[in-house]
This record gives sequence, C-alpha cells and structure tokens, in this order.
Amino acid sequence: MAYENIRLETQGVITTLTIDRPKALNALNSKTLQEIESALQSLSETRVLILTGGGEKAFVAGADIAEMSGITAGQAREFAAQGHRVLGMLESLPIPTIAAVNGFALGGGCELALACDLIYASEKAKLGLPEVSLGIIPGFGGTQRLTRLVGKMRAKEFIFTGAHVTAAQAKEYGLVLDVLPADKLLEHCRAVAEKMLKNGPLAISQAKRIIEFGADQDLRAANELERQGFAALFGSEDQREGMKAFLEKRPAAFTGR
Ligand code: DAK
Repeated sequence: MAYENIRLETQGVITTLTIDRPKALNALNSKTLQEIESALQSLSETRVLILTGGGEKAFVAGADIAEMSGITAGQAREFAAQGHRVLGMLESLPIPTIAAVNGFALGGGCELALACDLIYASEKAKLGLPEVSLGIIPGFGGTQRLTRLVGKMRAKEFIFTGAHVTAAQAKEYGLVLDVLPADKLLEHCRAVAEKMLKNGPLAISQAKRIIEFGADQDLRAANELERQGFAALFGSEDQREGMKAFLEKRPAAFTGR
C-alpha cells in the first residue's frame, strides 16, 4: 500500500515504521494517524516493530497544531478517538515495539513513544509534554503512561513545566532506556530486536501481556495472571521446541505456534 506520510521497511521479520513528514517535524495530523493505523493492521508477518521519525530533527513533534487549531468540537472528538485507537492498537500489539527517538518527541510524539515497549533515544533527542503551553493537557495517555513510568512527582514536574528534557535527563528519569549516538540509534534498536528474535515469540507475547495487565493489579492477582500464562505455554510447539533444543544443545527453531 502506498503511504504519503509514513514509510514501512521490512528486514526479515523486523519492520521499521518511519513517520515521515519532516516539513512539519513529523507532526501527527489525521491522515498520518490513519496511515499508522492501517500500517499496524498490516503487520501479520512482523515479529518486532521499530518506530522512528524521518528527517534530521524530529521523532514526532506532537499532534499537528495547525490542523488542530481549526477543528470543530465534533472533529476534535473524532481526532481524539482516532488517537486513542491508534495508540491502544500499538500498545496491545502481541509483538515487541521499540521507539527509536531520533529527535524531538513532544506532546503526542512523546506519548507515541510511551505507548511502545522500549524507548531508546539519540543524543540529539529532546522529549517533553508541552501541552499546557497550548492551554491543553496530554490527550493520548501521557498523563497516565508517564506517571506509571517515572512516578507522580517527576511526571507533574514534566507536565506542569512543559519543559523539553535532553535524552540524558530522560534516561536519568527512567523515560528512555539508553542514549546512543545519532548514527547508531537504529542499528542499536535492530540489534536489540535481533536478540529478541532468538526467543520464543509466543513466550514474548505472553510476557508482554502479563507485564502490561499485571502492572495495573495487586501482586496477588498479577501473580495469578503469571501462573495462568506460564501454564498456557505448556503444550505449545515453541515450549516443546525450546526445551528439546536446549537438551540437544542446539539453537531452537521457534515457529510461534
Ligand atoms: N504541529 C504542526 N506543525 C509543527 C509542529 C506541530 N506539533 N511542530 C513543528 N511544526 C512545524 C513548524 O510550524 C514549522 O513549519 P513551517 O513554519 O516551516 O511551515 C516546521 O514544523 C519546523 O518547525 P520550527 O521552525 O518551529 O523548528 P524549530 O527547530 O525552530 O523548533 C520545535 C522545533 C519542536 C521546538 C518547535 O517546532 C515546536 O515547539 N513545535 C511544537 C511542539 C509542541 O508543542 N508539540 C505538542 C503539540 S500538542 C488529543 C490528544 C493528544 C493531543 C492533542 C489532543 N486529544 C485526545 C484530543 C496532543 C497534543 C500535542 O501533541
């Protein structure tokens, strides 16, 4: 399918989705969200998804302010629903997702990264939730996902000041995992993806689901989820192959079944 504002590249079973509207620093307008949504629906063969931004300056500089400034309340409702749908879809993909934050990740762009499983950033990256400077608040889950990641007080500082923080600061806060030189960022993300690809896809998908659902529950209920997920993998071809391969001292050939 031909896209205008994004690019999809596949290397084996790793797909890189580049939001590619550099003239507007990759800001998310409704067309771009639509394209991301349809790209996410087309990933049946993909086992790791990497998200990044096109051009030199930005990952995604937020929702498209020019488009937002002119919309009616009805269109705003549709835009919000579309944003929630896309980020919800991204978060619940049964495969690992990695945000390669190569530049500005502001507002909705920071929230897009927050909906990924892992965030790595280039030394040039700047992250922030500056919505209050526009008289609004983060609307794609930023108040909740950031708080869960960095704690309430840091999230309040981040959101109340609307400040852009450097990648190094973001790492210190626990918002990004590691900071890489700009020209090594994608390479690093692909290397992390390759490590994941050696492992059982069903197991990774189950672990992702349980970490996500368990994080919102008390320890007892979350451990019950783990018990069920653990048991559910027994009898899968991946579990049998993983253990057989270990005993036969060879790498496992997982099929995801
Ligand atoms: N939207 C539209 N265009 C943008 C943009 C954005 N978010 N960010 C940058 N651009 C455009 C600029 O207007 C400029 O366009 P031209 O003037 O060249 O036509 C071009 O990209 C280059 O930007 P600058 O000239 O400003 O470049 P600088 O290097 O000087 O500055 C900057 C870079 C990233 C610091 C600056 O562009 C900036 O502050 N951008 C805005 C960042 C921002 O405030 N982002 C948050 C947007 S609010 C919702 C859910 C979520 C949201 C909203 C609603 N609902 C549930 C309803 C999310 C809201 C947001 O994300």
